[in-house]
Amino acid sequence: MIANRGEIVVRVLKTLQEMGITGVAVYSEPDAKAPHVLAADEAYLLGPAEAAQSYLNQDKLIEVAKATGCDGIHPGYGFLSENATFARRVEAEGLTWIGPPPSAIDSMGGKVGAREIMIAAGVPVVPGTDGSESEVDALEAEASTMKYPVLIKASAGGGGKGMRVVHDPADFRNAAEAAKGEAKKAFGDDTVYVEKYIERPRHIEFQVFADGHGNFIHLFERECSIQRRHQKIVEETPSPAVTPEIRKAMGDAAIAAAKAVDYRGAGTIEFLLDDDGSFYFLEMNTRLQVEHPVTEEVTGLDLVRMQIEVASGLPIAPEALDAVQRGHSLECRVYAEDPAMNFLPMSGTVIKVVPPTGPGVRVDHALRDGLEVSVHYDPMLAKVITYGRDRNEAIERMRLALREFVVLGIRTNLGHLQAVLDSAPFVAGDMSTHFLDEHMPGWKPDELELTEEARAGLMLHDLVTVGAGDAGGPGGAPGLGSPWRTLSGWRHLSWRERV
Ligand code: MV4
Repeated sequence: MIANRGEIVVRVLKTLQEMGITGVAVYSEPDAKAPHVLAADEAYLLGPAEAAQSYLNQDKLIEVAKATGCDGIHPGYGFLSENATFARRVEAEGLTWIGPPPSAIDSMGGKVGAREIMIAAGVPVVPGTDGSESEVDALEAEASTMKYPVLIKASAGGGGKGMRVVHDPADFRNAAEAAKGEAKKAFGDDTVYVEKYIERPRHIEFQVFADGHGNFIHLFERECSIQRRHQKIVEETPSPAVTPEIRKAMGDAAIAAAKAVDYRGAGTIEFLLDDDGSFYFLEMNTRLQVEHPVTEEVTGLDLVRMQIEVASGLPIAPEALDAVQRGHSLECRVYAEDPAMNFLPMSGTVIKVVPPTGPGVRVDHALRDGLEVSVHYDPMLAKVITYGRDRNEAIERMRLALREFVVLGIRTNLGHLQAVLDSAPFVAGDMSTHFLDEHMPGWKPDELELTEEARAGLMLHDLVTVGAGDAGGPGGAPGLGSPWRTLSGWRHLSWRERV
């Protein structure tokens, strides 16, 4: 059973079906006709749309898994994938948890605890406080011994929540109070700690794998520096900045990190890479990541198959123990967001979807014509992955794939992704976590100048295809607020008519 929804379920089902293992999907009411349900051998209703009553409903998930005689549960990513309590319940019920030991989830869940473990394991961490003190006065005293700027971070945090950069010691107290308040509100835990702020890092993560037979390996790095509000949008492997020497050192550190928590299964060690080649442990993700396909493309491995084999007690396969990097792979995440409206999450009907195809093009998605996209769940619609002999070929294939990707009826960030792929700093491989702020601040899609004929054609199309009532605009007037994607000049544009 895959305790998740969307593209990752479709992805896991593919491998299960290849392995001759029956795949059980679960769904919430609005997902009753979703592709991940239609793709499964069996599918069971969990409950209403709200995640707490469906994809996070541990009792219901366990009940379905047992009632259907499942051998194990794959959590995907997000939802309960890093919930040690759920992992323990799965194992207590005699089911196989296709993920890391619950103890590893626990020890990597708190950033302060994770830092301590890494320091003990000799893994480089960012210079900072040891987390024993979390009161503002004590923290301020510790920070006064550090070189500013410093970064205040929430121990229970992740993904950038509860972080405050402090450039001037005079601002430390207010920033610490604010970070503690935000952490308390977001995580119910106001523990914060202080690190030296790395000003222009790259986000480099290493895929690690461990089995119960003493094998601890890494499957190389992924560069994930291009993020928008801590949401990754473009990932790639290999990283243009990782030299063989850096790869060796970071790979060794990643394996040491996995050994330090006696890891099992697939995991990711996140690092910050500074421009002088020094690197620092950031956090460990105890799940299979969204961006795992780029690693699959350059190693030729199936990471989901490896997860299932290791969870079944098998050793990591020889071809994985001897994996080598070959070629280059990029991933672009397609989101139901409107870049013209500051990436506002979109809901609506996917009128028509035509994923790109071609040599070196892979699209992981759970889309179909007529699919209702709701704001209940994560807005990621698809991942476009390309493979090339080298970075340029992977980029060329991605540019073509993004041009060809047709998603009608709901606005997406495809135009934004095209702009990233066309930008000189990206092509030069010159990335840091500030990429979008530095190179594309306030980017908006080109608005299409509509001729009268084009406008008439579009409205006619809206009327015919979407129907006056469903145009998505207030009152249903055709064209009012109805998103229309035009491939004029092969660029994804936005068209909006305010009558
Ligand atoms: C940092 C940092 C600079 N210096 N820590 C962002 C969320 C969490 N993963 C940790 N993050 C950062 N920690 C120090 N000492 C910069 C970031 C950061 C970041 C890291 C990776 C990818 C994107 C990022 C975007 C903003 C900040």
